[in-house]
Amino acid sequence: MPVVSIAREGNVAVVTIDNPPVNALSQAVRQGLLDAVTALDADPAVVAVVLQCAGRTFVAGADVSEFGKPPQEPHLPDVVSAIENTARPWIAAIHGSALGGGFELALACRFRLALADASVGLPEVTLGIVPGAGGTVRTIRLAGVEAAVDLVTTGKPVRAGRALELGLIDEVVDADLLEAAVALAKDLPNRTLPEPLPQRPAPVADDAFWTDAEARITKRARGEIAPLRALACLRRATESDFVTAMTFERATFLELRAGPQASALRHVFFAERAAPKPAALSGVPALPLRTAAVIGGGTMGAGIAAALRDAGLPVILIERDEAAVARGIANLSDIFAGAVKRGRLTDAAAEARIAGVAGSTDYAALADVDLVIEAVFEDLAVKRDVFAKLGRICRTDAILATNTSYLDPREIAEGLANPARFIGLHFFSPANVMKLLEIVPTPETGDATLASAFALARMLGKIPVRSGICEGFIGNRILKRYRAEAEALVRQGHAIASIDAAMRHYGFAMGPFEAQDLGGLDIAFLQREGARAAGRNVPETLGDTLVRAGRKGQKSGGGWYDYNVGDRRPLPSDEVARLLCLDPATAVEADLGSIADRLVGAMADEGATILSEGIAEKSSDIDLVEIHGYGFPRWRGGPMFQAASDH
Ligand code: 3H9
Repeated sequence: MPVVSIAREGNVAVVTIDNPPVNALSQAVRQGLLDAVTALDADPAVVAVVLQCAGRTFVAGADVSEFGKPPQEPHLPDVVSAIENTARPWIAAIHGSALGGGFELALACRFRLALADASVGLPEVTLGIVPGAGGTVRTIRLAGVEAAVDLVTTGKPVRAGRALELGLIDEVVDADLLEAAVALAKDLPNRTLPEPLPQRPAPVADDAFWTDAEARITKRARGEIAPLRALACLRRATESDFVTAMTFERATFLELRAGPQASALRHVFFAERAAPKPAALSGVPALPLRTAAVIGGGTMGAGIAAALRDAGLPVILIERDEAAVARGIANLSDIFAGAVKRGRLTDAAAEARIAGVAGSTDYAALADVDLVIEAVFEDLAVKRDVFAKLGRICRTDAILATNTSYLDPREIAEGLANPARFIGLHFFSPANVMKLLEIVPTPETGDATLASAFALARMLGKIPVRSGICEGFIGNRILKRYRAEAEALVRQGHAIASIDAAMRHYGFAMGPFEAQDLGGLDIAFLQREGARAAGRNVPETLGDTLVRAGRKGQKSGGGWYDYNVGDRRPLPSDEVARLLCLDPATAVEADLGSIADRLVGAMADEGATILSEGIAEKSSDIDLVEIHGYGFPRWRGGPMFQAASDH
């Protein structure tokens, strides 16, 4: 079966792209489209052409797997231009997503029809590139400057309804898409054809608009270059003629495509798609997950419950007494109220989310749930007690999960009847927002349980990473090493503020010390103290010294830094210098890049050990943990990717 085929509906030709899974524009598809243009232009019986796709979506874009290789002819801009200049008008019939090169293809058509649940967009910046086949130059002519800047520099797709409002498509179709497109094609002789986009004038914007947009995007991008380069393409589209703007866009695309940020972002793109499919699980069916329960309504428990509700699962929230149940429900209400405030949920949707939560103090309510996630205090005896109750009450096929971040899941599961259904599900706070889910099976966890954990991640829109059992699993183990290395730098005379600045400059939102001040130094301190009390040899950290002096972070008025009341800006602290015997006057001079390299190198080194121990299955999983759980800049690809690129 050819990837591009032509059929007839009377005097209308229907061109179908069939290149599973997402109709990406491989060389064969580009050639097939060009051949179709030539063949149909030569056929006097054809009055118009409908372009549609087989399978689950319209064209999802250029074939990302071709990006690492030399470009092969025909190039997409030539295909797009051939369709735009054809003797017959083409109509795009969009279902699923028309993204990147797929949307550029649709922009070459005279009309664009889309199903109501379809979306269109230019996500190129998320791959470290800009549109390379006229996306910026044509979109700005249809949607205007502001909307085009928003679409192209964020890369976020829009639904058909919004696309219609923006002028990106011509019609939203509720009925049969192909039928509607063919009907429009047949009706074309009665309509005035819209002018092809190259002949339309580009809108303009003043200098102030561009300066303001540049400032906004620079702040948001934190070192990522593609959004700014996309902005430059859009500006050029308003200031030059069509052909000059196209040449500028193409040159930018080719330059970025060959660069390190695009390479890193492609690595992440494929890593994210590989993570949910561990080889060992292929073919193992997941158990149905229709109802869930969360034990513990604190910050973590409420966040997990919110994530489950967002995925549409009814949730039972168990707490030890009525007051705690009420606090748990209040925590959940706060989460949904926050989503309403940020415009992510309507009032009605937030109410429905809460209505689907049943608070209870009685474990008997869990007799028929499919999944229970425990998120109580990090104490082995408390957790074991919870699972003993769950083991007695829940169905034998219910999945029982612990959200522990530091305890050994094998010890938590000890004594549980049918341990095959037990698993660790390590969420990151806030659990309804953070994308990472570490999935931690014990040696006794059954394949069906593991497969269900991956299925749950998909339902919740999380990035699942399987982790073996060790202290801190993958993420917190690397975090510990990262913090230790940052402390080593302080001991060697580097200024605390320089280390934080280096990591911000690298692309993190915060440096290691600012992050500890925000989250609180006491949690890790208590954990170390617990280990010391259990007789383990845990060396005293600088953070311990600060906590012992009452400096627990922002919540106690200061940690690694001082803070003025009501102000989160970190101020260098004389008290910290005194407590840690630091002399700011003799601080080591080092460039920010070498500080960051050393800290990222330590993360990669720990990652390599984790990999060699079999705790992580693949190096790209470690990168995903850092990106989705710890704020590692996505456009740097993760510590393992960085280490591999350095050699
Ligand atoms: C571009 O277009 C540049 C142009 O401007 C310029 C050109 C000159 N290529 O995500 P899923 C694979 S840049 C190759 O799980 P979903 C994916 O790896 C491109 N492969 O599906 C996976 O393979 P496997 C701009 C691709 O239903 C399978 O398809 N476009 C591509 O959850 C299923 O993927 C984008 O950035 C691709 N472009 O979501 C769109 N896309 O099964 C990227 C997917 O072997 N794609 N694959 O693991 C998406 O956003 C989603 O795939 C989509 C479907 C929403 C379409």
